[in-house]
Amino acid sequence: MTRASTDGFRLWPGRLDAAAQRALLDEVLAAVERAPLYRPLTPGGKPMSVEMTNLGPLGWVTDARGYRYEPRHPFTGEPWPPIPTPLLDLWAELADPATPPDACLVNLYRDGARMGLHQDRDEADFAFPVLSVSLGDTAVFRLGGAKRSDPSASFRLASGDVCLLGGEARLAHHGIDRVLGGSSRLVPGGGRINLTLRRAAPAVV
Ligand code: MD3
Ligand code: FE
Repeated sequence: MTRASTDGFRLWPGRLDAAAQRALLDEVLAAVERAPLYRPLTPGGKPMSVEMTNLGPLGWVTDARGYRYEPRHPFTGEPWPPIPTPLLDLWAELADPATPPDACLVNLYRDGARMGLHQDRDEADFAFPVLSVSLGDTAVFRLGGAKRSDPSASFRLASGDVCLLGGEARLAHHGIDRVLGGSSRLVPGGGRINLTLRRAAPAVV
């Protein structure tokens, strides 16, 4: 039976308390001063509504040359800043104690930003899960199945929520339908920041 791929989807509501959210946001905002947020272009040349940057050895980028991971910021030419320790610890605890993440995509949703239904397929090994941390305004998250036409389910992701996408859910279609503006006061200027931790390169054997 085809359905929304909720099998490998785990959600920890409020996994980070208010103090942990604030401390993590401060570390991310400090890193973002060195690796500025920007609005990426899709391979078709349209600006995304979400602003992005990355932390870690590799960062996900998109432009006219397509989707890929790169070791440097496309505009500054500098290496991405390191992944904050609390995020590495969270990955080791919830995702994989043996292989650390090598990429952390930072997505900023300001007024009206959304993310259409897509799959994450630019990583070398889909056996590694993706770990997501939400900060700021609550998002309406949609999780479908392996096929775009599979049924989907919708969940709210609030500040401090952590979710893991592994197993069958790893290749599920998903997106952010909308963000509930003003639902949190955490992010200066308003909005939502999502951090996704991934293993983009193959594990070293
Ligand atoms: C389901 N980010 O960066 S996080 C993305 O909230 C992305 O910014 C959304 O989709 C955001 O690619 C959703 C939850 C999430 C992350 C990765 C997934 C769900 C996923 C990978 C596979 C399936
Ligand atoms: Fe995604």
